[in-house]
Amino acid sequence: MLDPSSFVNLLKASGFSFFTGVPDSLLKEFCACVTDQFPERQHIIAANEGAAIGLATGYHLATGESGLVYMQNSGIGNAINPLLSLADPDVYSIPMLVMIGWRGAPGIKDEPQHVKQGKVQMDLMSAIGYPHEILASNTDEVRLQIERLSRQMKAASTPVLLLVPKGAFGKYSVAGADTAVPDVAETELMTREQAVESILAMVNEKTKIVSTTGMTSREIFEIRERLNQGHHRDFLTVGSMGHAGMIALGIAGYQDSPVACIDGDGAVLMHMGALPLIAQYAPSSFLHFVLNNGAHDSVGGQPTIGRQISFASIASACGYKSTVTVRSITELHTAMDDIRKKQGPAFIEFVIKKGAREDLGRPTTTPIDNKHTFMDKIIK
Ligand SMILES: Cc1ncc(C[n+]2csc(CCOP(=O)(O)OP(=O)(O)O)c2C)c(N)n1
Repeated sequence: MLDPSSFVNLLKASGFSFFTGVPDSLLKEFCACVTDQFPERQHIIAANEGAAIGLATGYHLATGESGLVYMQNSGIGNAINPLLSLADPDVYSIPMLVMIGWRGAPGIKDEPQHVKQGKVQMDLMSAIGYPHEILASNTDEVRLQIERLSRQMKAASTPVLLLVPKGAFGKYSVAGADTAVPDVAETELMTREQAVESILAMVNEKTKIVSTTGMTSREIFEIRERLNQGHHRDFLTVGSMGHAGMIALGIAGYQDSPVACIDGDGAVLMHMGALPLIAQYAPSSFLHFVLNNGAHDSVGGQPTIGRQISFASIASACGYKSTVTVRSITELHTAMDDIRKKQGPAFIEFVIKKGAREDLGRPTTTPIDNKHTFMDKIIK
């Protein structure tokens, strides 16, 4: 296992001092190290992976230096357009090092949403044609890899790719992190699981639920199991971060039950263009909940800018007929009573705290089972 600090030192030695990307659980320790060792202006957590390629491009245009972009391989889809139509040597030829967490690597058990992406990862990189390497496991080899990739990156003024296998990095401990006293107002907030359970209990029981990727969907699955409620109302979006709102809108337009989307702040930020479309096209019964913990909690808790902005105000400006921010179950009750009397679509920002149960499981059924169970109740 590589020590994250030694790895970051090797990057520094090759001249990398600007970092941007979207967090991934495989890169958690690397991200913690970069956050700890660089000031904010040198490390920007981007809304999506394509945006990170854009930022690294701007950084190069302003400084002549090369940035480092990190992402989970799920994010390749978001990045591929600006890679091929902006940074590519056939277009503006922008040098950058792109570090990719390799979920779903062949031979390593992973969740269904990662299997296909993991399997085609090497072929994709070969098809793109940029120099690429799989991160080695010892520091001396890694030093040579970074030097080699940097040389190729500079010589051809091209993006280069570094694929990071699972378990590549050892733990990074931020000094003083364990002794930090949490903010009292923060500790009083609900957990995501409590918020989700109260939402499920409060919406009309015919409501179809579309939930976002990560722990939200895992928690919904476990709540339904525990309460013996079946899974026929829930579409648990296991991958496709940021698209739950559009899936929910598609469902809402073509069947009669009310629809609620349970989203995350990171996911909404990733594809915020969904908001005006939902506001414009969703039926009045549509409910859009955003669980705002100010973090990418499902992949290690790295911050989003969710707590520095007002999602409810943005939703209101996008045209949702009714918008509200709540911080407790009592406020949620009052808001839901109010929403029932008003025109929708409605947008409910639920400010919650970070964290999940240690023993949180994963759906025991497959995505295909989930799809059939969900559709069977709609299409007779
Ligand atoms: C395109 C893409 N990029 C990155 C990821 C990795 N990922 C999975 S869940 C998640 C965090 C989601 O954050 P948020 O929506 O705020 O929900 P939370 O985990 O905080 O409940 C990330 C970055 C992904 N699945 N897909």
